[in-house]
Amino acid sequence: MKKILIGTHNKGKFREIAYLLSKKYKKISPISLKIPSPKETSKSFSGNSKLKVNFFSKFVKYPVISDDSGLCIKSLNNMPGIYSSRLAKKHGSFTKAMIYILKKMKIKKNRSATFVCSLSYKHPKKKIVNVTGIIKGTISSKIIGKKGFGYDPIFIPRNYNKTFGQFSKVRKMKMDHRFLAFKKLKKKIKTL
Ligand code: ITT
Repeated sequence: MKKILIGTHNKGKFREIAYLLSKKYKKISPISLKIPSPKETSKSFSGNSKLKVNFFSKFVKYPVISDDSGLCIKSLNNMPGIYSSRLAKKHGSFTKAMIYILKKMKIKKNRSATFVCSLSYKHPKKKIVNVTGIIKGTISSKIIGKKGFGYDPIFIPRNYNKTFGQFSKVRKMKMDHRFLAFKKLKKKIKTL
């Protein structure tokens, strides 16, 4: 069976990318191979996404797919953005980071936000293929929903009246920023 390394230590992301990939692949996690995470030194999603796929490719001889993603809130100058994961670490949990965000949003009129996913694929000895998926929405007034992961309970996708935390896992995986990025990637790499 063909192997692919899903280069992420985030279990929520791993589940979503594994779901999107063809059944033909045996999906390998860097956790099972005891591969650490690289330092995210870039100032952009695409920079960090490429940096991750390059890093993980050094450990295996088969294709690697990596994602750098995050929540960008318009009235907070697109924060936490590339610092989405680091904000949760700084506050001790996603719940605490979401409480912090909701507090900051109390005085804001504009609640527009986007979830961004920069997805990179690397086949050994070939160049990186990088694409971006974006889903628009708004920030809810409360933390609602127990499904999904990360910031899902405060993001309401456009044209819906519930948060990603209230969507079934499968429904969310078929519409989110990662899905939209994957759709673009699949057009370029048909075997995925
Ligand atoms: P890896 O670098 O190992 O992939 P990470 O969690 O550090 O794991 P990022 O640096 O890309 O990943 O950080 C993205 C953050 O944004 C992360 O904390 C996620 O929980 C959050 N995030 C990304 N996509 C999300 C989604 O679909 N739903 C909820 N939160 C999401």
